[in-house]
Amino acid sequence: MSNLRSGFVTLVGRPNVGKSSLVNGFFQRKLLIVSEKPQTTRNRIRCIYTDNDAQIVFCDTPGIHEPKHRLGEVMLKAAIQAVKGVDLVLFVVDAAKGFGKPEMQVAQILSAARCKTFLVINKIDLVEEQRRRLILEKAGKRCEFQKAFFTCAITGHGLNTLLEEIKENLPEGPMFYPENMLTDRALSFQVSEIVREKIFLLTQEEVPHCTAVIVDSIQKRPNGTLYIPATIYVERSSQKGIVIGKNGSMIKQIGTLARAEIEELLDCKVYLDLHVKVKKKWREKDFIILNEVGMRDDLDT
Ligand SMILES: Nc1nc2c(ncn2[C@@H]2O[C@H](COP(=O)(O)OP(=O)(O)OP(=O)(O)O)[C@@H](O)[C@H]2O)c(=O)[nH]1
Ligand SMILES: [Mg+2]
Repeated sequence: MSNLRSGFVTLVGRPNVGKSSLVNGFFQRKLLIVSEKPQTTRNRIRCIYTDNDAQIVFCDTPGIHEPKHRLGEVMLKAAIQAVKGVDLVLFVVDAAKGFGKPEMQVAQILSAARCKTFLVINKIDLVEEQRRRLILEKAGKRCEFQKAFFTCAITGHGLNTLLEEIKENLPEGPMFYPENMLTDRALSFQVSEIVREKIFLLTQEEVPHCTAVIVDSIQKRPNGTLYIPATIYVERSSQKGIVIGKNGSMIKQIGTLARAEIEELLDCKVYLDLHVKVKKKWREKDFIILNEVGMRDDLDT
């Protein structure tokens, strides 16, 4: 135990490159929500990986993008904050998209924060070997990194090697969290994320991005089941119509998919009571943003 290694490792990159998928891959289980649509992650979320020789506190972040509203600004700020003072940054690049303008923006942020960086070229299953090498070459000219890795978060290819290298680059030190703790976020937040993921999966265009989910409470019933009322906020009444669907078909589908996953997470029968409310321009309003992204503390710093 004396030479346990421990430290903080932040994942950054443009939206949709597979940051959250990589964290899930390291844990070989789903801790973070993932979707094929960009800007899925809205928070800085810590996931704590503990084994016999190390404790790695992975910090997932929202994809770096040009903010178009207050929520976007808060997301960008969360990502920038999350690279400060950490032991290592994983700069994740999508092999299919390559090293473009958004990566230059990330590189600038990392250079300003003087981060020790590993370049992670993910989604290598989507491209030929030659393209991977070209991305690496281009990245090498445009930013500084200690090492580069090729990964596929879906199959787990390259993740063990990366995990071992991360450990070797962490200082010796104590555990920061209890060894059985997996995330620093409250259960109510995890539940709201699962609901949000189903909305990302089932709705299109601007609807998922205009949606926030707040779990109002988690109540234990006398029969041992859990009653979880939650509110889905949208920005317009037309979006409310879409989220509810014809004769309530959409909200039912969201609820069914979310409930199955929440029951697995909580290992308990759950009654998920979803309501949809319109809150005009909530993405400009701090109250909902702060509740939804659960980062009041971050904003104060
Ligand atoms: N083919 C392939 N798809 C991947 C890989 N890694 C992730 N994906 C897919 O890419 C999409 C985005 O993955 P996420 O993990 O949500 O990406 P992210 O970087 O966290 O995105 P934001 O939270 O929006 O910043 C999902 O559809 C994933 O299934 C990979 O290695 N190969
Ligand atoms: Mg994500």
